[in-house]
Parts: sequence; structure tokens; C-alpha cells
Amino acid sequence: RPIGIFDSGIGGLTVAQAIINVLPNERLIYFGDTAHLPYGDKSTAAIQAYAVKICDLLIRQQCKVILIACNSASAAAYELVKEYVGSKAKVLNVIDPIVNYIGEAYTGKTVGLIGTKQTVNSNVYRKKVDELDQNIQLQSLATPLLAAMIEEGFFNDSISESVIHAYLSDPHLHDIEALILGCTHYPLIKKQIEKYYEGNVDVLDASQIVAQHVKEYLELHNLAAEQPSGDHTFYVSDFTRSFEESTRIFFKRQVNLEHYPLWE
Ligand code: DGN
Repeated sequence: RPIGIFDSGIGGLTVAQAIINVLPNERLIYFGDTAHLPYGDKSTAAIQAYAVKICDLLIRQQCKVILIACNSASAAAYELVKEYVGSKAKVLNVIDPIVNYIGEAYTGKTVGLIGTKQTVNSNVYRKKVDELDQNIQLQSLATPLLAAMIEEGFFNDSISESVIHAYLSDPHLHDIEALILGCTHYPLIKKQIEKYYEGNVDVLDASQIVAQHVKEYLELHNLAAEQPSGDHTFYVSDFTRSFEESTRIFFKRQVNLEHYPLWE
């Protein structure tokens, strides 16, 4: 049975890529809700409604695990989706693995978080970090321009450098020991962020940590595929050439997107 992954668009392909790297035998069914992107500026109720319908599709496709690869959707809809899906599939999100990682490595320290408005304003990271009860200070900043900037191809250049500098120099992010990249798109600017901090702050790529968590989860529950289980499928709810071309940014190679008009 495949692993279902969904995101607001194609940015979640960074997570899909990280999963394929550590779990090469698994077959993925990816769903990018391009008809509704960006989720980062949507209301919680809207994202919950989208997520439920996407999960119906992934369950119909027999997915054993559904990973909410989008930080905004993980923040807005994880609890609801988990209850909705029930025993039909296991539901994972991209926030818990990173919070647990922080708990192990940064007790008593100050950690920064950047992400969309939905992710930051939902306060989900803060609540979960506080629940760890390990005296970890979380300083978060919404950085909504970054995802749009990366989608337009501005990374590793002087424009992205200026925008990154403008955001990271915000007083909210002063004196942090680590920075969580809390958005599917940010692995693309990890190197530039590391350069900004000159090695003084650990820059945490959530996609790697999440992929490792999925691997451990499958092994623990005896769900891992033992041999290569076929080709991946990449659905989008709205198809454009531009989405297809942009897959190269997030997945290292261009993939064929299949239009799945879930909302028609
Ligand atoms: N996939 C979204 C996230 O990780 O928060 C970012 C894209 C967006 O909806 N703005």
C-alpha cells in the first residue's frame, strides 16, 4: 500500500523527495491542492475542509499512511483529520517530529521558527513546545514572502539574500540557538540562511527530520515496503504548465503532474 502525502501545492515535494531518499522502496501518492494555494493565508476552517476531502481521495487509493506535508495544514487540520480518518490510515504531520527533535536537543534554550502566517499565528508549535515542559523558549516570525519568492525562482541570489536578511534581522529572532524552517519551501534557502548566521545558529530542515520520523514509524509498525513497490503518482487539483515546470525546483527533476479535479 502506498504512502499518501498532501500539500497546498508543489512545495511539499521537498518532503516527498526526503522520504524517497530514506525509503526508496515505498510508493508515494502525492496530492498538491494547487486549486487552493497558498494555504498559508487561508482560514483554519477552509484548510480543514480541503484536508478532509483530500484524505477521502487518499483513503480511496488505499494509502496506509497519510502525511500532511504542509506546515500550514498540519497546524490547522491535523487533529481533525486524524479523528476523521480513524483506523482507515495512520495520519502523520510535519510539526510533531520537529518538536520532538527540539525537545531532545535544545532543553533550556531559545529556538526560532519561521513559517507562513497560518503556521505561526496558529501557535501550534508554541503549544507543543510548551507541552514538552523543557524550558524551551520559542520565538516565531511569520515570513509570508519567502514561499512566494521561492516559487518565483528567487533563491540563491541577491534578491533572496535581501529578503532573508530583512526577515531574520527582526528582533523576534535575536539570540536564538536554532531556527526551525517551518515551511515546505524553505529547504531551498537553507544554505543562504546558514550563511546569514555564519554558523552561529543551527538551521533545522524539517523535511529531513520528518522523513526520518516516517521511516522509524513504518519500521516500528511493520508497515515498510520490503521491495520496490512501483511508480509514484503526483496529482494536482488545478493543472498549469507552470506548476509542472516548478516541480523541478522542489524535486530536483521535473515530474509529470496528473490533473485530479477534486473540487469539480
Ligand atoms: N506548504 C505551505 C507550508 O508548508 O506552510 C507553504 C505554501 C503556502 O501555502 N504558502
